[in-house]
Amino acid sequence: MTRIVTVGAAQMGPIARDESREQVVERLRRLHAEAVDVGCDVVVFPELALTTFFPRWYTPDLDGHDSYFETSMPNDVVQPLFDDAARTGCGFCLGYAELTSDGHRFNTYVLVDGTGAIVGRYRKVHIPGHADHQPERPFQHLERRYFEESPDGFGVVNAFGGSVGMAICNDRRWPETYRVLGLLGAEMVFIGYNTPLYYAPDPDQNPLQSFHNNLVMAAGAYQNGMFVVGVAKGGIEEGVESLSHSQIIAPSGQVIAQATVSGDLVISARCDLDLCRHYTDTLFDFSTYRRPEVYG
Ligand code: CDT
Repeated sequence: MTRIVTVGAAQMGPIARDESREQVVERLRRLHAEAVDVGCDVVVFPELALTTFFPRWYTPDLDGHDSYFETSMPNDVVQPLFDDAARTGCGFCLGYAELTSDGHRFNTYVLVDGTGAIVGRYRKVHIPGHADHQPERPFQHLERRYFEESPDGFGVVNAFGGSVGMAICNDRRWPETYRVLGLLGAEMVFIGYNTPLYYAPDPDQNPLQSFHNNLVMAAGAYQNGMFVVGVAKGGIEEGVESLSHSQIIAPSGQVIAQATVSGDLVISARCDLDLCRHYTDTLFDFSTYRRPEVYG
């Protein structure tokens, strides 16, 4: 029996600061409907897909951006998207800012299956940027002010007929992300991102953003025998340009679908999850060839 999962990457263009949640959810619902039209079993939205990327602005008080956070999921505004999943059988992975009932702030992904039920939650492990105001920068990257590092780490869930892992943006640059998920048996990893093209600490990296994006996700896919779905919120948002170039990568490391323009659009691929075994049973048979005892 083959295990085909048709996965969509729902790339988004900018979300304006004054765009309401209702307006954004309408955009997400249109993208979800597009994914349903092309036969997707699941569609992946970007990191922080309900709001503008607010960590680019400093507020003197830590709670100054709390209006961008969700205190429950689903909530009344997002519920129609969950209803769409239940009605169509197409699940989704949604990134948002989470404020927990005991006051913790996380950069979070939820995985929703084709019945509209939340089957997985992931909180971002690697939090980039800075925690202090740095007015000399053209814009801030204050994720370390507004989000805590997840204490939970990575995990996989059985969904859509396979083993699915999640990671968020900066996580994709770290080999540990894929290796931990690979060791857990992930066959498909969903990764949303907001990646500004301008990197203040070392602008020499600016023209390499797209190259690095593909480099890390393709290497992670190949070295761990998994599909990787990388989904951007790109374009010029509130004056800051971010990378688009969403892509779906096979365990071979090959890009099998890629966005060629920025803005809201769905790319998709039929993924045969058994292809993972071609790699994890051969070159990357961890139990035979991996040497953790000599790695330190
Ligand atoms: N959202 C996110 O994690 N963005 C980071 C930007 C790093 S520069 C401070 C990324 O790795 O793409």
